[in-house]
Amino acid sequence: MGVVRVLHLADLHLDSPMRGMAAHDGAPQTVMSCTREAFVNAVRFALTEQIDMVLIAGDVYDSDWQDFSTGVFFASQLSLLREADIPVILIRGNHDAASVISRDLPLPAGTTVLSHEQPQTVALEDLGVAVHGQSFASREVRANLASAYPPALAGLHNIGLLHTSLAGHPEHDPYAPCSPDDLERLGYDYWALGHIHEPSRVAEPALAHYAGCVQGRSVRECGPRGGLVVELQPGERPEVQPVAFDVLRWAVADVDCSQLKTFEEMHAAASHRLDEMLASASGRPLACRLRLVGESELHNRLLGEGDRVRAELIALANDLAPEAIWLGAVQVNTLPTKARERHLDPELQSTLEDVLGDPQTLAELRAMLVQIRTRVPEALIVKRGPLAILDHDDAAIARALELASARLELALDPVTGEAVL
Ligand SMILES: [Mn+2]
Repeated sequence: MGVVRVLHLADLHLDSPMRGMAAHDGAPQTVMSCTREAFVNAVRFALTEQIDMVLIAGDVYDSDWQDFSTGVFFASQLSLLREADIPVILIRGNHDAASVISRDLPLPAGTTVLSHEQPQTVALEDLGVAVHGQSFASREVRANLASAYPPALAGLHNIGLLHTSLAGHPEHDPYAPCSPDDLERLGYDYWALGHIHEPSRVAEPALAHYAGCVQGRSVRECGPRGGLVVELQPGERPEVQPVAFDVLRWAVADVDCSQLKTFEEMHAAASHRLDEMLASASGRPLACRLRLVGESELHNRLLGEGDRVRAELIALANDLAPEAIWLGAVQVNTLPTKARERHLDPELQSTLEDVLGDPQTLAELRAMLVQIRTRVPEALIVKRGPLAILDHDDAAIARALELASARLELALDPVTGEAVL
């Protein structure tokens, strides 16, 4: 049993529709094909680095195929690995569970899709590796799959392949739940996990990693994405190294406006942040979002002239790196400075201050709005509409009120209290 190098991938989400991107003019060309291109990078890496085995921990596909081209693409990449005698073992996750994918294509020899009916073990004697895993039969697997996995086989490197949320994750559905102890108990050398798209090390004392998605697909999936090279050595803990395969990098950056006095200064600060993000993307096209933050003298102007601010920053980004940067959104999240003079009607002002200064009043306001929402017919509630604020915490509601008061100030004449717009 010598040294074995495994490429651990997960969550390819091939041909994911990248919702919301296609609607934007100027979105990078590579957006629609980036999940495929990232997987091509992973396969090319396995070939040039002479990786011994490739594991994929679920969600190869984003959903049922639109047509057969998704399957043909995936199979053709696996054929390159087959030609180089690199075995591939994969499981299905919630997005490509057996019951979700209705179309089918035979995969090349050398690729094994583990059973969705019970845990399956593939022992590759020549490599000295045993891989244990089970595919998702349906989208919602609530059972603890790991609890039925077999114990480690003696004399081999043992790897567990599992699509799981472990004990739970705020942004992911609770599928195939299990505890770090469940993993540790089986005595495997490494757990190759999928489902959580953020690459991360988990589950001490067992050695378990999420590879993360191979390509970020939205501003919620920022930073480098790719896979993990796991080096197994007899009698030692495996070494795990991340490798980036993404072809488009997502990023969000805050621009602190608290010390800024003019729009020119704000442009310079934004330009500096964009430069930093470009540098961190190592030559890849960048899809990004800027958030203007801080207590700022510019606050009212930034809010009042939001459309112009956005357009100027998009033009600035385009000029900074033509074709290489896509500024998808600019959020004005600044706050008014505390010291400034207020121009609101005193009664309205004191009502707002009452609510903002007293958690009890804020909680009562929330309760009242929740009451109102229960009386609105379901069909009239707009997803992400104004009432969606109720799903957030009190701090978010307080912030929304701050913003509302700033907008009121812009919209009302300070002397007469009449609308000026
Ligand atoms: Mn996934």
